[in-house]
Amino acid sequence: MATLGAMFGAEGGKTFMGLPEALGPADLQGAAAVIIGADGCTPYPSVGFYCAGGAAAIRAGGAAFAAAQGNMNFDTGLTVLPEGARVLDGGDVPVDVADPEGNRATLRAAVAEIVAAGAVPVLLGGDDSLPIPMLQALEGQGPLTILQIDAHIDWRDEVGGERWGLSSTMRRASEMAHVGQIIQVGSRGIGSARPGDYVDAVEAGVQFVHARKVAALGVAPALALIPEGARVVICLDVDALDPAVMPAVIGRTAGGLTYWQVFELIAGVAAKARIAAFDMVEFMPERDIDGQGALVAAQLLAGVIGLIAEQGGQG
Ligand SMILES: [Mn+2]
Repeated sequence: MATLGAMFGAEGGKTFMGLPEALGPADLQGAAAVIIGADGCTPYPSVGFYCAGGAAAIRAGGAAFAAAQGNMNFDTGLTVLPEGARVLDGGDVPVDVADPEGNRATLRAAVAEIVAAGAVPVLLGGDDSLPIPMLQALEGQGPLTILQIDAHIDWRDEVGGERWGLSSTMRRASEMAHVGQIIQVGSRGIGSARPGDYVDAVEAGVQFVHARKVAALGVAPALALIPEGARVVICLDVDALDPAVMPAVIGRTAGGLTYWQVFELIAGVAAKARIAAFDMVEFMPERDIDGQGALVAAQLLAGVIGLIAEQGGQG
């Protein structure tokens, strides 16, 4: 059973919602979106690939939707997938906890393959170091706007000498020539950010909408920052969601976004701009409770691919 992941040596597996597998580059033609997963990318030695199996857990969370692809999805107001829409699951790309540089190259190659076919990459983690090579592979698709939805700002320059890890994602993004505006929504609590990191982000032009403001005013202030017609990469760390709905994270923090706030951010982008790429990271299966977080992630993902399919891919 070949998959896009198998092009890089992965084993085949069950696809999200029973979507067709991506068998290789030829199959990608005409695809609006292609899902790929990975256990991690650039780990910190202290934690390793602590979100390994996240993509598989989210796929399992969506198993119940497999028979429902023609049904209404009332979250999007559309059928689960528009008639004739081609959305594929490329499986997991193989990664090695001891070879972060190789992992980044593998991820860049897989995402570049998807983008070259005109499809939107939908990356499932795995930890928050995964979006860095995804964003690198979108060079040539710019200028891109990033909407990061996350409890953390991820602006550390390095952690223990590692510059490509999960706490540096948005700082590395800001250094990419094809990345324009960065909007970061959902920061809260006491995270990894040092005051100097936050000052650097603000001085680099990042527009922050902290979780407290979302709680007070809803998502409209954040959506107002998205330029009409922009090409937007949505980077969703599932810890943006309140732990009451999303327990499957390494550090549960009170005061997170609701399901609807996260969904409205994504749907709001789709309504006024184009989704150029999407990632959903930091799902930690060992921390889930009775599969609840996986179900929430799968419902969100089903909506995301429906919205991307409606937009018709990269366009
Ligand atoms: Mn986070």
